[in-house]
This record gives sequence, structure tokens and C-alpha cells, in this order.
Amino acid sequence: MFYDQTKVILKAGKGGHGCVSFLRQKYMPNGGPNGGSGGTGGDVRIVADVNVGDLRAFHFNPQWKAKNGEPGRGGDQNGKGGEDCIIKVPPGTVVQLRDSDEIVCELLEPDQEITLLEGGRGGRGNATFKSSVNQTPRQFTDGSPGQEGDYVFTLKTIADVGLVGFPNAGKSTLLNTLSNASVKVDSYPFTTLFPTVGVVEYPEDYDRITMADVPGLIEGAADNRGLGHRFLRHVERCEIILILLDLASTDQRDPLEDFLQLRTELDNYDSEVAAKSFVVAGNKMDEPASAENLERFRHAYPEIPIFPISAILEEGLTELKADLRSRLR
Ligand SMILES: Nc1nc2c(ncn2[C@@H]2O[C@H](COP(=O)(O)OP(=O)(O)OP(=O)(O)O)[C@@H](O)[C@H]2O)c(=O)[nH]1
Ligand SMILES: [Mg+2]
Repeated sequence: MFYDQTKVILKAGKGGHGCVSFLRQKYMPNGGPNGGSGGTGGDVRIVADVNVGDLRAFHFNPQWKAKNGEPGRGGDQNGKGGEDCIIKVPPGTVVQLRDSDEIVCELLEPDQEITLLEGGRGGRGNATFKSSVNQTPRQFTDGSPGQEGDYVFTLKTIADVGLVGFPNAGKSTLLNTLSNASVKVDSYPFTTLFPTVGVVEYPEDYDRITMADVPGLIEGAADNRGLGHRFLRHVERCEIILILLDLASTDQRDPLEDFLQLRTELDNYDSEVAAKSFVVAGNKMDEPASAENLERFRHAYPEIPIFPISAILEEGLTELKADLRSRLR
């Protein structure tokens, strides 16, 4: 399973209580107040960590708490501050309040860190109340509670290019040949169950772009059919969408209809996603039916360039790669 949305209950630490204490020592009858103040409660901090793949840690354990501050003690000892709770999430995580859609923060850059909840302040010990008119203060204050909240974390993959296509179009095969990724490839639909990001290198000039393989979309994906909606959010953050068509008509599909349907799904999902710049590649050019389908596509959409490729034979990929990069830079 891949966990890209979970509820999380977070709580910062309470401040420690202030202490009431007086110095008691032989031959010092009025030793004076020496109760220390409480320590500050720990914060809840969120850190984007590239080594974290998804949000499973929160699915299985939704409650996270920072440590409370320690109470003050006699002898003018202030309490120790509570330890922060550090929450590691994959870059691309969106933090929202549970009962509103308001976005609290987004972690986009690796190692980005945000203090989400602050720990409570420590209470004052009686030593801090000492003054010329109050030489034996018995006052102290309690520590204040830490902030808390119910959140929803949602992961939205970050990549330059998002691969979109029907199941079995060859998306994973293409990502595997173009990048360092090794995604499972098989001849049944929905082989891929979660998004994978691969790095596509341009060794001639040390450049690189990232590409995300998103599980296959089917008609009605935007209405949450198939693996649907859940996965369309993983193209929201991609700059370009690479629409991969199966020109060989495997599974008796018509690539022209596929193209229209994919555009419709993107439209239905979100107009901003639909407005992204897109590139069309026609895969499986090594199959007999492909040449004719390529011509049909070019005839039907003379204004849309299509890159004929064979992901398996690694044909046509240089042109596709160059085009993708030129749109990004
Ligand atoms: N003939 C031919 N077959 C290909 C080509 N690319 C992929 N395939 C085959 O198409 C089938 C599906 O490939 P995948 O890469 O798993 O397709 P996918 O789009 O990732 O599929 P899902 O993950 O199920 O959405 C596999 O049997 C591949 O071997 C190609 O260029 N030519
Ligand atoms: Mg796949």
C-alpha cells in the first residue's frame, strides 16, 4: 500500500510548573525564595525528508506529541525544556486543518522545516516574584498548555514531468528506460499502484529533470473510478504533463479516443491541471497497428505534435527527452 493522505493529531508540550521553595540552611533563618521556573514545552516541527517515501508512519500512528517542560525545583533550578517532536514527511506534503480545507503549510523543498505548533511557556517559580516589598513570595504560575490541532496530511508528488496514460500504455516501461527508476512492468492493467519519481539525465551537459510515473487513469478517474482521483493529485505539481498513448491498440483501445478521454479526465479533475502544458507521445511503434494510428492522430490533430516512440526498443526517446527539457528551461 501507498499512503498519501492521513489524519494526524498533534500536540506540543506543556510548560512545566513554577516551583515554590525557600532556602533552608543552618544559621540562615530567612533564606529567601529559591523556587525555579518551569521549562518550555517542546514544539512540533515538520521536516521534509527525501528518505521518507510516503505518509505510512502517520497512518499507523496518528498521534504525535512533544515532551512537556519539566517543573522548576528548589535551589533556583529551572526546569528543563521539553524535547521537540520532529515529524518527517516526504517533500510535497500539504498540511491542512482537519475540519476546514485551509492549507496551513506546504513542504516543498528537501530539508525545509516548519514549526507547526509551539510548546507552552514554563510557569514562574516563586524566586521570580521576589521584590523589596515581597520578600517571602509564595506565588508561582502554572505552565501554559502547548498548542494542539487535528490535521490532514496529503502528499502531492513533486516532479517536472508527470506521465499520464491509460493502464498498459507503457508508462512504467518508459520511465525505466529514461531514468534511474525501476518500476514493475507487466502486461496487466494497474501494475503500478503508486507514483514513482525517476531522474532523467542529460549526460551531455550534466542536466537532469524529474519524471513521475502515475498509476494508469481510466475513464471516470476524476469521479474517483479505478485508482482515479487519488492519483490525479500527483500531477498537480508537475510542470508538464506527458500524455502517453498506446498506438498499438492493445486491449482493443483506440488511441484517439484515449487521448480525448485523458484530456477530459484532466479537465474534470481540475482546470488548472488541464491548462498545464502537455506533450503527446505515441508508444509501441514497434507493433504493426501503430503506424496507421499515428497517421490517424496526425490527421485528426494536425496542430498537436506527437512523438512516435518505442519504450521497449528505446526508439524516438532522444527527441522526446530534448523536447521535454526545452519546455522546462
Ligand atoms: N510492443 C511494445 N510493448 C510495450 C512497449 N512499452 C511497454 N510495452 C508493454 O506494455 C505492457 C504494459 O507496460 P507498463 O510499462 O507496465 O505499462 P503502464 O502504463 O505502466 O501500466 P500500468 O502501470 O498498469 O498503468 C507491458 O507488457 C510492456 O512490456 C513498447 O514500446 N512496445
Ligand atoms: Mg505502470
